[in-house]
Amino acid sequence: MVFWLNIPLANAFMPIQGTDTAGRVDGLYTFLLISSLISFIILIGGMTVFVIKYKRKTDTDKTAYITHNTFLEFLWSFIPFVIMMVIFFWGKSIYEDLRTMPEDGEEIHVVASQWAWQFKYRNGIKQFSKQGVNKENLTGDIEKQIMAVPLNKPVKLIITSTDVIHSFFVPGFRNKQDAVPGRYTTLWFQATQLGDFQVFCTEYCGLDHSNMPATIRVMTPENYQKWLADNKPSESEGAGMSAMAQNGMEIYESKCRSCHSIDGSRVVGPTWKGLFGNQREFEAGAAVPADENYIRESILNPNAKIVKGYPAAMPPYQGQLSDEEIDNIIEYMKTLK
Ligand code: HEC
Ligand SMILES: [Cu+2]
Repeated sequence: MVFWLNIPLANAFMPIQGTDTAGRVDGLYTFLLISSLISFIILIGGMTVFVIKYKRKTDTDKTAYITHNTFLEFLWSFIPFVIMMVIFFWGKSIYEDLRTMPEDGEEIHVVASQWAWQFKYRNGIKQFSKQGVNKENLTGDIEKQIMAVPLNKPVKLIITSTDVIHSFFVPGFRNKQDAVPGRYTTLWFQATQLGDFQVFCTEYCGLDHSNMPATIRVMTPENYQKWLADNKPSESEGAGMSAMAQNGMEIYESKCRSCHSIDGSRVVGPTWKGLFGNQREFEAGAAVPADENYIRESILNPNAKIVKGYPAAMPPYQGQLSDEEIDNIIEYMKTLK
């Protein structure tokens, strides 16, 4: 069910529409605005008319004694009910669109901290929106601060935080997601307009909260590929593997290899081949898909969920691996199809 309503009214109040989803959100807002306006006119207008028309004019003036009117009472319950249900299903359809992550999206890691955003690309590029931390940098090298994304391609952000809760908000995309320490959250968008889009932090995160903006720059896919190639750190050449995965592989070789294979064979623990995205079953019964949060938990607190058929033999790596190293291990696992 796709609702589409896009009248210029919303555009007068809303930021530029950088995605199709933004158009859908504005459509719903316009509907809310217009239906509220009509209700307001009927209610306040009707009240004003009655107050004037039935004002007591003499001391003996009496209005008729009306007990109820079943038909009217039904209508003023049923019509709002129908309007509310329209809003509910309309909102639900947009929400589902916002929360259904693309399968083949361009993935970018976003790390929030007090008070800046870091954008990490698979090929090793690290961008840092340091305006907030260091005000002199506002006019500094903007090229090192932007998040570059391709036009008309789904982009998936994997978001986390190193300290407190922040929130990644792109008004032009009508899209917002909390950045939570110790956990990964996701957000996606598909930009349909070239240009720069402002990012704000919308979760009060301390002194410089208002001063942690960032910029998303939408480029044509060709310019984006060129940007990726031009900004790639020179040391990040690997065997067809991204810089993040490359680093993940090094950690695997030194810390995890003794118990995990990457070729499907069983060692002490389960193989990492085909692990990412696969449904996992546990000794305790329940099952979850192996997503970023599950892998993270399995590394930091392996005994939280014991994989079915395996001993609880893995040591916890809490405090021994940095968030960045865990991100890299996950990127490496994603390559082990
Ligand atoms: C001493 C052996 C040992 C070492 C070293 C070890 N693991 Fe494990 N690991 C296990 C065992 C056994 C399991 C299965 C039981 C469980 O779920 O805890 C496991 C499970 C896992 C799982 C969940 C796998 C699944 O199939 O769902 C992940 C992810 C994982 N380990 C990651 C790592 C990482 C990353 C390292 C290196 C930093 C590492 N392990 C080092 C023994 C080990
Ligand atoms: Cu913040």
